Amino acid sequence: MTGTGSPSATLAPYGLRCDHRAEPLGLDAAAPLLSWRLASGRRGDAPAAYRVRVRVAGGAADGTEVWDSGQVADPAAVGALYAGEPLRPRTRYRWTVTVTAEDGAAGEAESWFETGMGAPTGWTASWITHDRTALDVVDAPEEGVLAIPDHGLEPAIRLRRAFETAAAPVRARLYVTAKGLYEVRVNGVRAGDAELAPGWTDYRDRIEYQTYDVTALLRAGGNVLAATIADGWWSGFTGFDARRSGAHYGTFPELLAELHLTHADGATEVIATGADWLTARGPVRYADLLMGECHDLRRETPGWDRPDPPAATAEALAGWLPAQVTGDGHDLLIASVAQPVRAVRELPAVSVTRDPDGRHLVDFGQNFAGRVRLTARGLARGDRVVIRHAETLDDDGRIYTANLRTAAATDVLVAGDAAEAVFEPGFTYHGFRYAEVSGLESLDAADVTGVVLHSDTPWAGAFACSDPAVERLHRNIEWGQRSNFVSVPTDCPQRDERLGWLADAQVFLPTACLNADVAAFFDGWLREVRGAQSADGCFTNVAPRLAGVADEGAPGWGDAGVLVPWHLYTVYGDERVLERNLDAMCAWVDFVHRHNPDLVWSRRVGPHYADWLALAPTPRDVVATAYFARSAELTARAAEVLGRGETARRYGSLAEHVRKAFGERFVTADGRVEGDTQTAYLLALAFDLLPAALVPRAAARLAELVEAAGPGVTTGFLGVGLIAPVLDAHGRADLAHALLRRTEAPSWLSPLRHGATTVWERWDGYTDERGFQAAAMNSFNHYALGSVGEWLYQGVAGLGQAPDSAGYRELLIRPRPGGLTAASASYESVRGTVRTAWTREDGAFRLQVTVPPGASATVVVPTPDPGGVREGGVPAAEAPGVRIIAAEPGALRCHVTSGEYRFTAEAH
Ligand code: RAM
Repeated sequence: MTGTGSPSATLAPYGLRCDHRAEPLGLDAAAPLLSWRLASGRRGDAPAAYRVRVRVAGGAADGTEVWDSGQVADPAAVGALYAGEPLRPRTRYRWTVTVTAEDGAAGEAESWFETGMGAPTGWTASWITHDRTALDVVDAPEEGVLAIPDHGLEPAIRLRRAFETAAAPVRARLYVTAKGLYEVRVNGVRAGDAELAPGWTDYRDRIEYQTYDVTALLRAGGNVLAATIADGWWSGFTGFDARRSGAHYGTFPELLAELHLTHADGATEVIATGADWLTARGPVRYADLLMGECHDLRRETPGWDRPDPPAATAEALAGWLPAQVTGDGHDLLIASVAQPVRAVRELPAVSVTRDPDGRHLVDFGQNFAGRVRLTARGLARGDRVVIRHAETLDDDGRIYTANLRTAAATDVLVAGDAAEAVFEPGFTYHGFRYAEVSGLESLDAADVTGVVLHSDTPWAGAFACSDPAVERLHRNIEWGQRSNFVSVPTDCPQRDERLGWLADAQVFLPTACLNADVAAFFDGWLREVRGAQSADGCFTNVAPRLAGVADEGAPGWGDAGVLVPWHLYTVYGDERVLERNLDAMCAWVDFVHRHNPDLVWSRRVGPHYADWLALAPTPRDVVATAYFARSAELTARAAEVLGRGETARRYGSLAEHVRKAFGERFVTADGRVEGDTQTAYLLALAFDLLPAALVPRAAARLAELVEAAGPGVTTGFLGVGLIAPVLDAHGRADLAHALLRRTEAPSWLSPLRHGATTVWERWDGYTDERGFQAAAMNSFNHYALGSVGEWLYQGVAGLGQAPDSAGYRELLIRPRPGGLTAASASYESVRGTVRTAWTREDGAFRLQVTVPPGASATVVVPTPDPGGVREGGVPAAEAPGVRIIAAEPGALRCHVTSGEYRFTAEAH
């Protein structure tokens, strides 16, 4: 990929994406979206037209053009849907985009994508596994091994296939997946860097495969393709009912892989999983996402994954069994659509101390999802090193694990003959800040590293401000996202739950989208949401769907199936997310409607979680009916975007009727909403459920309730993301700031007093008065309450999108300084970089704004003297690219084209 986001003399495309991923390898879409962002150093620079050309890269057809879009006059475009010759499987394509500015100057950038296996019929590999009945023959337990509590889990399986190839291939691609988790190695070197692959889907319906370029790992002569497979979500402990082994998906892991070699003369070879593979139980005695992982180095066979193993290993390999073929079905295989989970960064230990019992206590200084890599020294054969993980310490300074419930989150190393060993589990992850290490005489901080795992969604946002506590809150929100976007959006990373709860995801989505580019990530997850929908239209509470969790979607939970696609559309401007989801959205609204013909949603409410974990409960029917109206409304809008007028009218009119029913049933003539809670007003105002005349009264009552609470917040999950934006929208940004900066519980900042480095599940997860909340439900790493993050960007820093805009075409830059003296944000939008930065100093308010080419912005400069606002040193009215809209009380409102602007004004 060429190009950068830095300003250039002319319009420069950069950040090229194919279906929202940079240079994806193994893509199965027939018509992917080829998109780009724009940068320019010239104010007012705007694209007028683009041209996309796609050519085959490599192989006999190298250079053949398969698509030329021609010159397309579309100043709004940020991408083009591929519409050329049918894409061939396993083929790399190079593509260029040329963007021509209004003045004729053109900029060009290049990228590539590569297709995967294509139709399931292209596969020849069989699913294979280990013959479990052979345990006693090849795997007699060594003394002491079985004394390790294994939670009833079985060892991970190693699989191996040796093969010869006459010459080193010019191209080698590995297409691989597992029922369970896999790690594949080619001649002893790991293929790719995906963790916890193939990721979590409802394996009964879909199994994703990944593609790796392994060309550099193969050679002429003998080669070995080797893999380890473990239980993972497929057959391990998954969810919160402590069940495994067939309770959810399968009972034992299986592997499926094809290695495609292409030689210089064009000849191809395929090495596929089948009966000619050999298998054994390996040194990973068990590996489970919730329980942890145990490596017994006494069972290690060094070189098992290479063509030339040492004699002892060769002898052991001779006892391996032929793989058991379990089937050859390929129908469920699909290419993965999102960035994989990766080890994205490493955290050094901040300290290593001793707990009151003398165990080593490692503090990584940050709560996160991942695992420990540890160098153990001074080992004797059979020694055990045990690592336990916890988010926090108890009052005595020991790790606090009660809130993990049944998740053992314990990793074990059993020493072999070597006195020193590096231990890093590969098939588990934990949510933790602290690690307790026992079984080692000494432990240096340099010997332990925290390895951070999450879905590798490219980071897109940054926020800073003059209050370090608010900045820390922002970082905690980011860490909540990092810790919980692990293949699917989970509620928490530590206890026996880690489920794709729908409401958590929908309330946090606006914040998530500002922090990172989550387009591909949510595209994958929405497939699970749709897949879990019942035949009669009911969305679930969690996706992937999991037996044992109440299926029927609760209000605000099931509605995520509507709210998430809509929000993704507004952020990324990609209509396909609406196309893919519209039928499911309609079916959900129909489901609710069918069971509630009186338009008050009181029946078929699933487990009705209402405004979950609220301090002031909002009546259930109020919450439900508000969401019913919202889902009907957004379904109508989605249909309208797609040009489905009849559908838009139908759901638009339903929304209108539900709003009316809401008003009749729950709203008094003077604007009181039943329940009279913050969330009751937040839903009514945010979802536009009130007649215009009552809006100011409802907003005033909301403000009263906020003030009466401290000012403080009493909402649960469904109200929390709305409170700051709604107060702000109704002229009470001052109250939003008061909530934001409050430090006593309940508040966003109070956890900081207890050293929080992530957002907590509950407002009172730990308080001075009571200590820990009930251990049965007290996660310290839940992102839902972090939904205020959206307002940090949009309110505090003022970086936002205009209400009816999609894909950041029209921005709204409206900073709300409150009592702060500075704030800034940047965001890598689908159109290019958006930036705001303001300071208030010596009576002057200075605002810097960057608007990407192809976008324009309404800028609201807060000042008591709107007439005195200057831009670039001249009166704003005379500045190029600036058009004054209105001098408002306390602000100047103007419109700007793309480019960088520097406003100065008198400060409030
Ligand atoms: C909790 C989860 C999740 C929430 C549900 C209703 O157990 O942590 O956050 O959505 O319950």
